[in-house]
Amino acid sequence: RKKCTRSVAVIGAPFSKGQKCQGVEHGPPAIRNAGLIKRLSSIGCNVYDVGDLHFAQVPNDKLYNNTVKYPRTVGLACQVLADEVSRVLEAGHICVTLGGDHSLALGTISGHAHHCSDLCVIWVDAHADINTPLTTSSGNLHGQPVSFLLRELQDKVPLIPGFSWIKPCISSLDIVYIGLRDLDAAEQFILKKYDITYYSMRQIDCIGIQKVMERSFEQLLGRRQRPIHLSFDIDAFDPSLAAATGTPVIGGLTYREGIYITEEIHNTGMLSALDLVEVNPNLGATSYEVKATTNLAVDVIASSLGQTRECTQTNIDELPTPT
Ligand code: 5AB
Ligand code: MN
Ligand code: MN
Ligand code: MN
Repeated sequence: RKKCTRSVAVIGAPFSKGQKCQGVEHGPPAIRNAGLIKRLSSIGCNVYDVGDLHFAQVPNDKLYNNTVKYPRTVGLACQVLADEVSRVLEAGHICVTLGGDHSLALGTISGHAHHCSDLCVIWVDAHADINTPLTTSSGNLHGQPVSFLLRELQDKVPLIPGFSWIKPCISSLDIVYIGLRDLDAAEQFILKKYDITYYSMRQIDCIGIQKVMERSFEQLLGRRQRPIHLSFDIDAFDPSLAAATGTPVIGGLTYREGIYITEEIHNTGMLSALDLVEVNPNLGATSYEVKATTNLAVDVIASSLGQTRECTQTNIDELPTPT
């Protein structure tokens, strides 16, 4: 088994105000209870468990523009998370953040960019999460984080309360999406207008996941090696594999496609930070479904950090010799 050569910090981010389903704040303990820390140790990672952050709810957090929900609470939580992410990266760890809903990627990517401005992003999701506060129809901030991060989009993004600390830190060529299959009209318009690369499920069907990864790395790493931020929404997987999530969409990644993505990212040697988000243990129909979803989350994280499908035990150097 390939060893995880660097130390890994794990941050629990039990945050749920970026969407409306109760329970996504229980993601971190559910993923821990599925054996994450032990698994990472068993593949040779040095694990530094930061524990769960505490997020305050800002009182009187009124809707922005009659639509956007909990802007101050989300903004503050992401600011706290950003500080923690840059702190552990500064200390030399790879940073794993357990969500929580996907609005927290605003915090993790901002914190990552604070530590190294040269990062690129691989966003694995059924959704593009690139609505602006003016295009969102749900008002949920977990459907909007990328809009605040993209430099080219800023003349379309209003300043909303709680977000003044955020600096857009990536350009449209610095991000690729994988697994998309449920875009809002405005999101599709943005992806096309700003020339953002996305490999939808249809594209994966056409060219296969191997070519998708090859082309992604050619775009992101072809000219120079740079740190990768992997933002992995568990709803990228087919709901038959990941039922315990708030916004499931039929027709998603197979287990093998999802794990191939993370294995290839590990093989670049450039993974610097990873978010595993949108696991909601309150939402599976049965405890079996919840267990399947949390086990899948552990596999995604472990294979991003060096777990392989070839051999699940620690390497040996010698065969026993008969005497
Ligand atoms: B997730 C939707 N586009 O804006 C919106 O799960 C869904 O983090 C967003 O990818 C899904 O509310 C957010 C309809
Ligand atoms: Mn998402
Ligand atoms: Mn999603
Ligand atoms: Mn979701």
